[in-house]
Amino acid sequence: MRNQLIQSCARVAPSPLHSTVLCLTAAIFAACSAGGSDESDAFIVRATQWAVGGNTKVAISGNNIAWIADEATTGAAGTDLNGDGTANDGTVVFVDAGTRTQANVGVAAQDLLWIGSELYLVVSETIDGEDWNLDTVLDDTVLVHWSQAAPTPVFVDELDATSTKKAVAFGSRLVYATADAVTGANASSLRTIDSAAPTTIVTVTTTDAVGALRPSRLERRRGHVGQLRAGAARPADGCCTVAQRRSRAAQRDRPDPREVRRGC
Ligand SMILES: [Ca+2]
Ligand SMILES: [Ca+2]
Ligand SMILES: [Ca+2]
Repeated sequence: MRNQLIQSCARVAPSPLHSTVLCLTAAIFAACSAGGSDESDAFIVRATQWAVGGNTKVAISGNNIAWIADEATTGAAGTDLNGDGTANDGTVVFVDAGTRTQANVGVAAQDLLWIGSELYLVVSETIDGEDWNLDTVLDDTVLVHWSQAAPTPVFVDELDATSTKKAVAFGSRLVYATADAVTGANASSLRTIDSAAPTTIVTVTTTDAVGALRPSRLERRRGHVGQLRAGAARPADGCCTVAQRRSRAAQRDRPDPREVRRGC
């Protein structure tokens, strides 16, 4: 199902798509209503020029709204928004709900995250058709920065393609795992960027005196953003240490208590 963004403010039964539409409508109204009261139940509906898919990701930070527009259903015959010659991408676009400014960021992305007013995109070079890290091949997954104040998208870093979650927002920081090789004591592949310096990469160090660590899982949960494990190839059972592997092996060797009760 394809819809123009902010199609209607009619009261509807909750669904992922409708929740998104209502959220955006309310956000825009809060900034655009002439009377300036956020307590009114009236809505001002404003459409954008880009179509979206029913499951598109929308990222909101204050008045900043960014989402992945659908090229194929934007315009009568589709619209190539990222300039790669094809009109079949999901390309990032932007609206400032305060000024009603609309902008085509012009980069096809798989994910997008706001850190304050700084927008970060997870980009597949293959899909976007751009060699962002200038290694002459279009096979990398990269982090790209954009903001309304600095509207030319810029390459930040190459992302760890093996990580299911490529980046997470954590307070004023973006956290991600770099694809760069990491070695040595206290090293890790974890990187952070603070919104105060939106393209400055900060390396996360560890207390591990043996070897470099990299995240086995990158997510925001209960005040933590990742679990680090040794940089060597992960064993098939997912353990990190010899002691953990022995513990899991012992657990596997124990008889199933349900089977014991049944006398098997
Ligand atoms: Ca395109
Ligand atoms: Ca493409
Ligand atoms: Ca490349």
